[in-house]
Amino acid sequence: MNTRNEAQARNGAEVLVDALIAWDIDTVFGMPGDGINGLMEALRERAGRIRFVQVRHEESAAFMACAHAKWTGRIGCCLATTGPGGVHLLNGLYDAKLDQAPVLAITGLPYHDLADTFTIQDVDLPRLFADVAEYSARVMSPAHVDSVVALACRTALTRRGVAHLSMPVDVQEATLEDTESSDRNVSGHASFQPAGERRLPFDADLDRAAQRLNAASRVAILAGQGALGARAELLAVAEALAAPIVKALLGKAVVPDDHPLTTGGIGLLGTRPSQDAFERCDALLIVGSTFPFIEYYPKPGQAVGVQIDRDAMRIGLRFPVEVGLVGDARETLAALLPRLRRKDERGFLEEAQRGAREWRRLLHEAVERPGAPMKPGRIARDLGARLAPDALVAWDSGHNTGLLARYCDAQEGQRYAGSGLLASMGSALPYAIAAQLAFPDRQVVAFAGDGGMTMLLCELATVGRYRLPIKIVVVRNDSLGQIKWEQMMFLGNVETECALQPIDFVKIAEGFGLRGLRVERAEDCGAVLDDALRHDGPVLVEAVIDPNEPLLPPKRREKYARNLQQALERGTEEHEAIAQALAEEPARSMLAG
Ligand SMILES: Cc1ncc(C[n+]2csc(CCOP(=O)(O)OP(=O)(O)O)c2C)c(N)n1
Ligand SMILES: [Mg+2]
Repeated sequence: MNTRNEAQARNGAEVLVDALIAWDIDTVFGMPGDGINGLMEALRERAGRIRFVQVRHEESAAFMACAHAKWTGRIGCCLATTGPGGVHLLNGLYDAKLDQAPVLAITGLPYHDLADTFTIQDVDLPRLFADVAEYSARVMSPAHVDSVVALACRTALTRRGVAHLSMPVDVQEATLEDTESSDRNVSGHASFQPAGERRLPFDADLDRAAQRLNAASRVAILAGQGALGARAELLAVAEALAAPIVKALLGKAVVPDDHPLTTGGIGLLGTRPSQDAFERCDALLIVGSTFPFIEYYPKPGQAVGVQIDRDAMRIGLRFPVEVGLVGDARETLAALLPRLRRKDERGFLEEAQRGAREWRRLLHEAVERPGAPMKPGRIARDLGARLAPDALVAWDSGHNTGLLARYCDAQEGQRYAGSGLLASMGSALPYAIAAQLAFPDRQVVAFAGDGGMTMLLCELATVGRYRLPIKIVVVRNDSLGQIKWEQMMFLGNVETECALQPIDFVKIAEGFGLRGLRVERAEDCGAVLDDALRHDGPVLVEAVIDPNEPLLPPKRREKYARNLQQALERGTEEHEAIAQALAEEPARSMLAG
């Protein structure tokens, strides 16, 4: 901006995009529409300083904004037009809300003097977004922009969630000089300086926490996404306490899966040694996690609870804790460490380590069966063995998520992300696109089921448009596998409406201009993945897996086994093939026997 006059000549859309740039937002995911043409023009004029990424469905734009925030730690931004475009954003925005990712959503509104009159695409988006957004405002004039953008960005960052701004089409076009600002609105009254923060609990609480943990003899640690930046501190605390680290899915990359101080995941997609550790521990240290499945935690009263979370509201949310430490995981663990006595008695950890070794051997061997169809875990295991040391991996939602969680080993420099608490299908591809755009030189993999992949299949066009060398693995079982097994195992019902119309994903990939590969036989799996990972462009690998191996809990549950038996007897068509799968590992150990 050279002169005051030029600054004043800017229209509302230009003021808004300049404010985004000032807030260090470098990417906007979205789709044009007649409610945001002014904003699109302002973005076009500033293309060297801020990048617009065109998507095929606004839901993807919101997922990408959320994923951008998760991968980069910065604000993710998405843009959609009035009415339907804005409505489409919602699912991805809820993903951000639930996983606490800072996202700014921008939408258009009808002309300011036609809004709320049943005019075309007249949806009251600020009201619609009231639940998903921590902050949702209608931009009243160009003079209003700087203040609301600043507040939206502050809110997204400090409350770690969604902020929403909706701008009428005529406000996008009106210039600052056309519209008088009110006398009270002193220009430049807000500052844009981001401030660092370092949250630490009180010393007395750290002392109490250490005392409880020192007094316990079998400490288990639950680590989630809040622990992602605290690996060294977490390992040091685990080592001192002889405590196995149990990982919630969002914390998969906290420590490598083959590290001797972790037993892997927890929950329905977790491991038996993690479950054993939770069943036997007498103290639980929760670090940056609100893993939602309460039934997998130690029983209340069984273990003393200590919890570290940056958000006081979440202390004691899932498990009763005696000491809550409100602070950043890294700083808090570092402050806790010198207060801990290294435990001489290390039997609990050693037992967990034995369990983890056995578990990993069981899973590794169980997917060795040659021929077709492949055991479900095979594709994830063979993928994990081949990923680049710094790969970025996006998961989807379904049985496939559990396969990735269990069989694909996270390594030290890798990162894993996906829709966590919302657990939405369709998220892997947008997450992968956001990853590859932010990190063009890293290997990026999307791992999804056939149901989830079809939901936002259109984004294969986006992969092609931006020439993103993403590797996509589609786990094909022609079924909404997760739900099929839930219907049978949770309720004892015959599966209903979970079978999917078969799709040829290789042809689909080719139709979108990607390379398509199919793997059906276990002995080809490694070679096909090698081929895909070596290819310097985008590839989709369709992996045809055995649809009859059930979703497997980490340990046999009498109720699941009984229900499954009942479902088979009540007329499940594939009952013989399922019975056969139950007789083989890993189902024999985890469900049948
Ligand atoms: C948007 C959305 N709709 C529905 C669900 C419920 N759901 C969870 S897993 C699942 C099945 C997923 O099928 P697929 O993607 O083929 O994966 P699979 O379980 O077969 O590996 C469904 C329908 C969901 N999580 N998200
Ligand atoms: Mg499926």
